[in-house]
Amino acid sequence: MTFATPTPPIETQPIDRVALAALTPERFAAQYQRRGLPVIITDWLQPDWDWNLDYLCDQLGSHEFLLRYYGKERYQQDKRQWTSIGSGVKTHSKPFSEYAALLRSREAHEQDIYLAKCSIQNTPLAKTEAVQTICSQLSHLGLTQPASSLNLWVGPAGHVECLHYDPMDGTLIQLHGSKRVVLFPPSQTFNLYPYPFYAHLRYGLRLRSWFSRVYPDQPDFAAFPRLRQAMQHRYDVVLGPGELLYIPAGWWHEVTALGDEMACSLNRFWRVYPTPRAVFFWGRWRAYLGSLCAVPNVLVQVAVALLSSQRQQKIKEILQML
Ligand SMILES: O=C(O)CCC(=O)C(=O)O
Repeated sequence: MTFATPTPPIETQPIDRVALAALTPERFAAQYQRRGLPVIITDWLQPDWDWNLDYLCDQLGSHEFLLRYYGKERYQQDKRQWTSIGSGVKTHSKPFSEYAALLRSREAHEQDIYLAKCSIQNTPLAKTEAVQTICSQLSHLGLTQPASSLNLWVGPAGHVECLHYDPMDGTLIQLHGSKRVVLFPPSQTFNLYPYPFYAHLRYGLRLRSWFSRVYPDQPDFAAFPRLRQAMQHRYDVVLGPGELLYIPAGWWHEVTALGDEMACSLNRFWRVYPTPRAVFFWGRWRAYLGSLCAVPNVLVQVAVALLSSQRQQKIKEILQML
């Protein structure tokens, strides 16, 4: 694919970076949560913790996870040609130790294989002191109404989780390696060319209307002229080990694992507070409308899975996609 216009100078604006100890639930709510503003909060890791591959293998070795096989060609393609995205891409279930071997041999880097958004709820990791501490630190911040369990993200350096927003508030905690996050506020949704919500009628939940069709690092202004406006509102941050990024509902984010090795993070989604921020956020209703359009397609997939000889595996894949 060729891009018509070279990358313009990007106006980056700062996002607050605050130590966890400097925040109270009241201060977090008043300065960031109520206003729906992102913030980086530091000091989440104890000095002797390292969430490297050896540690993860000790905790998760034989536990099975669904891996996303993105494939190395994906980001060379025009996103308008994509027929799957995020958890809608091809998946395979493997024990963590086998995935670790793919990371060590760099096959995961070459084929862009990602362990994305996998719940740790029923794994030994959930019971560790490290995770218990993280959970109590989150509640000290006033985050007490989770909308998901804690999810693990482990992937090769260089992997890009492409530009999308979530209909809930999110907290992304970096545990090993670093990630660059490009952010745009919800006001830029129209200028970021999301897939239309009715695309779900054809693609079910394989494609998602809360993903963007643009590449923020290779902007094609001829095809997406309004992207020029969005670029004026772009924020770039680097999240290092022990840092948490609070991503309020509707904030667009593209996440790239930096370095040469692998990156590991935990995230959790939260009910949007205060409620009017959720009710008056059009992107949330747009996402629900998209999901509603996906229902007939998902029902057909379930029927096909039930008739298949690999019924259990296929149903697991559909549940993971949901
Ligand atoms: O870490 C990643 O690759 C993506 C994380 C993400 O999209 C999120 O926390 O909402």
